[in-house]
This record gives sequence, structure tokens and C-alpha cells, in this order.
Amino acid sequence: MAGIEPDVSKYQAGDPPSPEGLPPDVIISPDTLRANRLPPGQVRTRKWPVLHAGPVHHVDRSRWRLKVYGLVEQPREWRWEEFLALPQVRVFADFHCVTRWSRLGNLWEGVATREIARQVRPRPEAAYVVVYAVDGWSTNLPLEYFCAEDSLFAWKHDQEPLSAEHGGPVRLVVPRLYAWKSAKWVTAVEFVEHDRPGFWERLGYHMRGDPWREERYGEPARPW
Ligand SMILES: Nc1nc2c(c(=O)[nH]1)N[C@H]1C(S)=C(S)[C@@H](COP(=O)(O)O)O[C@H]1N2
Ligand SMILES: [Mo]
Repeated sequence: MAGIEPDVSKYQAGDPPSPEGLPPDVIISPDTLRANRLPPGQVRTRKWPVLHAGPVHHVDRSRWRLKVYGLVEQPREWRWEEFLALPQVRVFADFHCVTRWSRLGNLWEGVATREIARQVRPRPEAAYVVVYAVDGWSTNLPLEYFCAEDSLFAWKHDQEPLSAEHGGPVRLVVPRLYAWKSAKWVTAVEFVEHDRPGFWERLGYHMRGDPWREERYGEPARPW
């Protein structure tokens, strides 16, 4: 059947992977407990599309760094070995792209954003974060979403190390917001007081991006 487009309807068939029966240590993203897990206007895919602006980046683990700075008491930088030595969590979550596909039932593994925040100690003024990728791409989100129980810096997906195409060695995962906030090839996080638009947000995407409220686009393109 090579060369023939698969029948998309078959990717809609069957129930999505259920959070029931998962090992007790797995953090269950609350949205996976909804009776209807598809936010408005979304279509389920069983594949895992690769989507980002620009080329795939191949970041060597030995060169990778996670730098956390801004309005924090203790700015810090982690190298790969230090990152792996942090407490590891597993999160079961759905993933919704603003272009309308949703991949339901992903098992992510990595370091909880809460663990990182605990170590850098955000100042009381910090209310948002700007997350940077290796190529300077960025995205912004409210601190409460960044620090949600099911948000993490993931290096594994469905038991496999993250490929470069999907943002390896490490990507951010924020299940409660559209997937464009889940920065691939993440290298830095800046804690800020005032919300500041990232790459897609400057082009008109929503500053928060809650898929359940269909926050796809914000105001028309901004001048900055
Ligand atoms: N660095 C970076 N991260 C990014 C993007 C990007 O362009 N650059 N695109 C986002 C978008 S729009 C989506 S839908 C997801 C897609 O992740 P995936 O390719 O692993 O499915 O990555 C997000 N993270
Ligand atoms: Mo997306």
C-alpha cells in the first residue's frame, strides 16, 4: 500500500489509552480523566506528527545545558548528568496541537518542573516564564501552568528516549496548554513578572493557550 495515504478514520477508531491500571507512581494528567478527552475543534491521531518552525536540531547530551534564571533566588544551570540525577517522574497525559491534532495517552518521563522551581526558588513577583529553545525560539506561559503537577522536562516518551525530531535530548511538556508551549530542545527558562510573548505569540497565538477554552489566537498580530 506504499504511496497511498492511510485512511484517517482508522486513527479515530478505538478508545484512547486509559489512565486506569497505570503504576501508582505515574502522575495522571487530570484531563485524561475526562469522559471526552478531545478539546473543541480537535481530531485524534494515533500517529505522532513532528511539527516545529525551522530545522530539526541535533543537540549533543554532553553539550546540553538547562539554565534557569530571572526572578529567582538561586539561578542554576544543570548539565545532562546532573539533570538525570534529579528525582525522575512519569506523567500520563494528552497532547493537543493548535493545528487541531491531538495525541491521546502519552507516557512522559523526566524531571518535574516543580522540582526545578523548588531548587531555584522563584521570587514572589515571578508570575510568568519565558522558555527558550536551542535556536532562540521561545514561548511564554503563566507560572501556574509551568508549575502544574503534570508539567515536566521530559527526556523519554512511551519508554523511549526522545528523538531529535521530537525535541530530544530534553523538551518541556505542559499538558494543560496547547502543544506549542511544550518547547522542544529546551535550554533555558526565565522567570519574569510581566508576560512577554514568545515566537508564535508575537505572531498572534494566544498568550495562555488553554485548549479547553480554544485559546488558539490572541489579539491580531502585535507590533513587536
Ligand atoms: N523549539 C521548538 N519547540 C516547539 C515548536 C517549535 O517550533 N520550536 N513547535 C511547537 C508545536 S507548534 C508543537 S505542536 C509541538 C510538536 O511536538 P512534536 O513535534 O514532538 O509533535 O512542539 C512545540 N515545540
Ligand atoms: Mo502545534
